[in-house]
Amino acid sequence: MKKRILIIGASGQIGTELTVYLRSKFGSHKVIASDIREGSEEMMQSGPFEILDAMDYEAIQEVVIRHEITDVYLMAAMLSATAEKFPMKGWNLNMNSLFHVLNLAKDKKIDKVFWPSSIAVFGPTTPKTNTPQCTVMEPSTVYGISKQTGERWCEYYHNRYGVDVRSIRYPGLISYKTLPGGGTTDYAVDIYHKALKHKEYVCFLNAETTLPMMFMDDAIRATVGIMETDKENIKVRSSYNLSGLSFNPEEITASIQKHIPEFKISYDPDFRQAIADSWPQSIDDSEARTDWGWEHKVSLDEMTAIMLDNLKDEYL
Ligand code: AKB
Repeated sequence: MKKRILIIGASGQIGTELTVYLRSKFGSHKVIASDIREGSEEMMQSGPFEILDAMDYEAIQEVVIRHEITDVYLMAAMLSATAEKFPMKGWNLNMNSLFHVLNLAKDKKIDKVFWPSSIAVFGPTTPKTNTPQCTVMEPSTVYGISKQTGERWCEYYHNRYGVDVRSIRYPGLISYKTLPGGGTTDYAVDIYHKALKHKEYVCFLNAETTLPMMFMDDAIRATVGIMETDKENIKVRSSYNLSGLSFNPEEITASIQKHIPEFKISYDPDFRQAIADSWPQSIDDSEARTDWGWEHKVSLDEMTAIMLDNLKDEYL
């Protein structure tokens, strides 16, 4: 098989686990991990690694040609909370990196692109529950604006130049292997660490803030699933809605208390509350299910058991 994969942003929350998964699926030497900084020892030793700035077109092109890359997963991005602090930096990183990769595909230097979108494409005027694939989208964050714009460009490059770009709208992602950085949904990872360490957690969102979430294993399966499905199955070339779980801080607390009864949560909402309030509570992902067979597996209680079990040794 000719396939050779480049992951840009391999050291991030999704990139780290995606690298491990793709290397085990396709063989280590076929998956080139890259990031702006050196990766973990495990990542550097388990296969090829390149230092690569997602904003540097020439450097990406050089790596693509040297390694004869066919598929690019562009995972470098600035998330919602950080992008509110550095709007222009967030916009530049999220947009320029996408154009670089789309242009490489347009010029036939690569065959296929994965680009992550997010539930942040939706805004305060979007229907909040069971948010449909096609609906009102008026994002109110820099991150959301960059993702919605990116979706339009993905569809445009597909329609105009035949670029094979595939994308999903990630909900908040939860993993015990890597920490998220700069997102609004990050509390749902931090809460497990604090529950084990301090038996209490001060949450930056209020008790009733229901958001779409997903366990990382499901997200990785979805990511590779959409990339590996036949081209004809992909009917949406902007980005697919993707759903797994929906819960609020009170509900995740109740799930943790089944294992740690003394665990307590208190609330001190900050600027991230307004971001969360602008996003949907649950997502209708029937098009992803119909078109390329997406199915989520992990429930909230299953995720809690896995998270606590895998993190407990860190806090003994
Ligand atoms: C964030 O909170 O910014 C991200 C996202 C929902 O895309 N996790």
